[in-house]
Amino acid sequence: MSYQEAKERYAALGVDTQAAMDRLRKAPLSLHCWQGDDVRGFDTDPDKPLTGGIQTTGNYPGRARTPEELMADIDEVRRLVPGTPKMNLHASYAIMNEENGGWVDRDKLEPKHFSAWVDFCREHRMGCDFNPTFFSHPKCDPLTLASPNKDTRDFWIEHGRACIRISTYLAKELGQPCIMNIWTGDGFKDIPADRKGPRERYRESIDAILSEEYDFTQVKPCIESKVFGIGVESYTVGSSEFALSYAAFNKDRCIPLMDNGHYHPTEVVSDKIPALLAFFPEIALHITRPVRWDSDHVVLFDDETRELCKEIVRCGGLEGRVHMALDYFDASINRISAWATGFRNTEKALLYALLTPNEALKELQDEGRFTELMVRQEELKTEPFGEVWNEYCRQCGVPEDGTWFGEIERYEKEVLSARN
Ligand code: RNT
Ligand code: ZN
Repeated sequence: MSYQEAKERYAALGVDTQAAMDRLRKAPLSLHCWQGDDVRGFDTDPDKPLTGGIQTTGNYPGRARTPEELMADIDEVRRLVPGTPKMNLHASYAIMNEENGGWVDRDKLEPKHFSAWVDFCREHRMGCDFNPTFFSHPKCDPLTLASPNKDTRDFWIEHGRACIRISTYLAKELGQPCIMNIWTGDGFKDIPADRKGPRERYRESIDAILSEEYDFTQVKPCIESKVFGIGVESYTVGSSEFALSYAAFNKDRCIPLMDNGHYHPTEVVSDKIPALLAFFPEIALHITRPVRWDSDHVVLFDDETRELCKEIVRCGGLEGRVHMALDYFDASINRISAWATGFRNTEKALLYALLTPNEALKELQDEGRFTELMVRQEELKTEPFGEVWNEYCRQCGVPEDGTWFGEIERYEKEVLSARN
């Protein structure tokens, strides 16, 4: 079947395929820099362990070791993914060298440490999101913003405030709002004796960070919740109730962020999106794939990713209400392929959602015609979606399915294999 025929089939269902592709092409999707080097960053010893309850597994050769290598790899990913990628950096990816004054600790970071990233984003017409890095650092005691030690908290508050200033700089330089996500792995392995204290301290620390001045239309701090992490199985300070309550009581200065790896296995973020959008004007997402736990596997074109994307589309998420970011890190396979596969699958699921006759289906629901609703929804699954997807890739000037793996192999052979 040709794209033309597919277009006509969708038109018969009341779906305009070109309008769907145009809508998707305008929506930014944040590409996380940390898939390229297994979340190591450049500001501390790259061989230090990853802390904060997150973990990469695998030792596939070719990880990026320098800013130049990471940028080259991101460049390569960009050639393979359709849509509008936006960069997503962690503070630990600061570029510190002799020209800009050498190494500083995280509480002293400045916009200048990200100017090379700004040049990179500008060259590729990308906006940039940002994240303070509250993990993998000697000043985790092991807690950060919720620590009982004032010195520790103050250090991390200063880090958070520095990150707001950097986010303001990124938004200004690149002319796009910067989503700045606050996540800490603060928590306990075993049953705590005080659950309220750390949460009160966390709340006060976030208050202190957000007291730094910023324009909320340009810098959007997020609070990301979590259920548990490796080594912090019994208690997480920034639980779902904590993060949502914080965001709800501070609606004028931050937004909630849901990571779909951060819930119990039968909970689904697809259902939480419309629940939050009934109250919050904007929310943010980390899109990942949890396999039994927050394992951060590469995003697939699977049932829950499709359902998640349907809710984003139906709730006006593409028009600014939902800020979408990828968040996974697989070190067991080719990292460029991991990046590109997850990005392409998220775009694919969004396009699939845009090709769903959502209005007509909603009408069936509202009229109580549930038998027909089921039949129609099932039949949609075998419509010629792949033809439209390939057309979208063509229009975006990137390879269609079935044609890009050779490029992964070439890059691995010519670039990645030289790194070991
Ligand atoms: C960890 C959180 C967090 C991190 C990144 C690196 O469980 O999902 O968002 O993955 O900040
Ligand atoms: Zn996350």
